[in-house]
Amino acid sequence: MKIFHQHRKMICRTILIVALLNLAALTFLSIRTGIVDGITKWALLERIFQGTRGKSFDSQVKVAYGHTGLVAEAPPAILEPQIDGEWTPPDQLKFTKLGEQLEWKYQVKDEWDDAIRIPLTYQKDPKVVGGYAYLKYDEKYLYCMIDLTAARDARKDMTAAFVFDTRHDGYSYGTSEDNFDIIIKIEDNYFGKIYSSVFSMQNAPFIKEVVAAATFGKSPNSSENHVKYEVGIPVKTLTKYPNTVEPNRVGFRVFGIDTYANIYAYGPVPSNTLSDLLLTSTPIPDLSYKSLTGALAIGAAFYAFHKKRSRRFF
Ligand SMILES: [Ca+2]
Ligand SMILES: [Ca+2]
Repeated sequence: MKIFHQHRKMICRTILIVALLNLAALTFLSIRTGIVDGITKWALLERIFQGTRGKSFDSQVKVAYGHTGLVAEAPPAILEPQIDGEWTPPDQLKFTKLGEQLEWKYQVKDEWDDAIRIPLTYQKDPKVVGGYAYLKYDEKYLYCMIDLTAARDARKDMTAAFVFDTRHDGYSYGTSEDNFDIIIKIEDNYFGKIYSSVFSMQNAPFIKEVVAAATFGKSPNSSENHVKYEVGIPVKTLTKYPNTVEPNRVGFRVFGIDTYANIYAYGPVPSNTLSDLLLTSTPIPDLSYKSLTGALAIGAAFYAFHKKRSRRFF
């Protein structure tokens, strides 16, 4: 007890600080958790600390033959993109059903701000990044922007492509109906307007309902003109032959081809192995803005409170 009395001031102060920090953390999280049903605090906490935005990462998942365990997490969309091959101005876009429910929806200021961004690396030298793929989804489509910064001109036969193993039970070309590709090919570049076609070499389900557009120009990733593709793949294409163990996880690869010597891909080498695509339930908030103002507000409140209390009790 003597020790307690000697250090009472310090102990009380420590308890107060810990309590306040907890309160601040909970308030901070509840701002986020209050917004969407089904999002656990833990999931948000994980996302905040992993900083998955713009990143892909190695995950300890049990992988099927032909898979690597490399995982790209696609979040649910807040803004519904317009498949026109461009970064469409946000005032021309509408919110998805989920987006409408979110208090912080107006902080998503860019068509692909709410998507995961994964680097497309040069297959002969993985240190070279030739562009980025952005991924997000809603109840209708898996959306993708392939910003191929390395492709500095737009020529016939340039392609962007996806490979899927939707059952996630192993991939080998042409061996099973759940193993398929979706290819977007540039057919013509006529006075700056790019005409493209969509097809599959392996009978992708609902291939006729895949929407795609390509353009040539600048983007947030490069001020040099380059090729961009925007694609909407129907969700039912990915769920016709589903992964029964984990329906939101499929085998996946995305790539853009500049020339056939220059392939930029997300996914392992050799190309008959696939990474994973995981459709997550957590939207990506604009952390850069939220976390800064949140931290400042919490810091200011803590300082004011502590100063006031310290005069009275300590
Ligand atoms: Ca667009
Ligand atoms: Ca398969």
